[in-house]
Amino acid sequence: MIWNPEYECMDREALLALQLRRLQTTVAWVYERVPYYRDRLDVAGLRPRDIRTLDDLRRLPFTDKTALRDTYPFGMFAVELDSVVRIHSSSGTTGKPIVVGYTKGDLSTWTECTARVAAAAGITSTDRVQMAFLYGMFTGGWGMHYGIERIGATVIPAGSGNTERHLMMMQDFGTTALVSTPSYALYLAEVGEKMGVDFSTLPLRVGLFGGEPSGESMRAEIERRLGIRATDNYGLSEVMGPGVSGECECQCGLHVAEDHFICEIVDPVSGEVLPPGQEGELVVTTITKEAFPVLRYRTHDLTVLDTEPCACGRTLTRMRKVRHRTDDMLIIRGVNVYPSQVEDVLLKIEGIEPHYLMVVERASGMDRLEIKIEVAEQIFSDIMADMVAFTGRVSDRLDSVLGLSAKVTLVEPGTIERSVGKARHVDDRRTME
Ligand code: DLL
Repeated sequence: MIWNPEYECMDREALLALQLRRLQTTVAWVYERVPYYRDRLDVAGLRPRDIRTLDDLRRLPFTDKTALRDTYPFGMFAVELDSVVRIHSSSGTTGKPIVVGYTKGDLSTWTECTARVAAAAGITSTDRVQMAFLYGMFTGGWGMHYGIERIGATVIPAGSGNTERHLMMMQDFGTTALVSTPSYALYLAEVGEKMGVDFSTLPLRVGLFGGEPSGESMRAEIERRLGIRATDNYGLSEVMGPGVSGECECQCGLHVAEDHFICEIVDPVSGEVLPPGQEGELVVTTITKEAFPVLRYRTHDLTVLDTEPCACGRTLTRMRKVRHRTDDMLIIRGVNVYPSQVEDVLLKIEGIEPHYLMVVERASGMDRLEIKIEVAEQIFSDIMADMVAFTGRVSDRLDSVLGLSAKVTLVEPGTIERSVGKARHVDDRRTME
């Protein structure tokens, strides 16, 4: 179902005109209200009135995470705190998080955007949707919750963790849809299988997955094990949270809510804007946000934009599934390696569970990569000679895809830490020299 055809199927020219008007308003809004943006525009010799066409967007300076951190907690807010009705923060690993705020109007826009994502994934008012995202400072839980509720579906706000309880509710409540990270969906399948849950007999039919990268093999694995259609949706706290883009039933790219966000693809090194069809870093400008607008935010996520019409009827640009970030690239002995490459290889090998950990160490100035991989019970208990042959085969495949040799260690099922949120695949123990 198309939630808001007026905007989602808008004539491209009208959409671009709308984007320009909204961009002009946003630039004037932040210039007036956020000292950081005013200073940056002044340095660039720009005034809001200089934004006359959409191409003028390129004249604006980029905004990066550092600016958002340095102004902690409320320095980037464009409204008084009195008008802020909700605060969230980014899932930063160390130090202070990035704090973002929403006015009543922002919450309404956010709900609209996540309702679109849910409707595009196939959610209707008759669905029972089980939420396995964290409800807290993370934007995933609350963001998706309100959008799904707006559609009129029944929300089951189970939250993250307690997998057995999730499975119980799923069976007892007749859950038809699951909202989680893709890695948690697999974990749920794993625990359910151990408990003897037969997913094929449950009414569960669709999954809305996001918050972390996942490839097509991972999608196929989730679809097979849970017996559902798995859709991907994308967003980030700095820009809003979930709701920035989501897949429709065609599963061929994530439609961007372009009436609220302008997306550009830039070369991650030079910052030069790249044409549609080329892979690069996604840069997002919000054009309707009141409390926390961002101009040209560097997401570090790598993707490609596709402006070709989609079979679903939406005219909104699609972004390809995000597989990796510029900052999760590991450089090991000079070779660039992404965790997603390892995931793709492993998921194609029979008997391997899609749980792995890449451990990088440096000894005597040499980088060493060890990949710990879980294998299915029957392989693990097989005789030693088979294990050695199996490890050799896995290692050969990884070597040829990664372009470097890695030590492969098979570990018992269930030994790699499971996450109830975003999965962690890398343990980089190298100290800076
Ligand atoms: O993860 C927002 C979100 C929640 C989106 C739930 C979708 C569903 P942050 O915690 O700020 O916000 O993390 C944002 O997560 O820059 C990407 O690197 C990654 N990410 C989010 N969704 C996807 C996705 C939320 N569908 C960061 N595919 C982003 C790949 C994703 N990466």
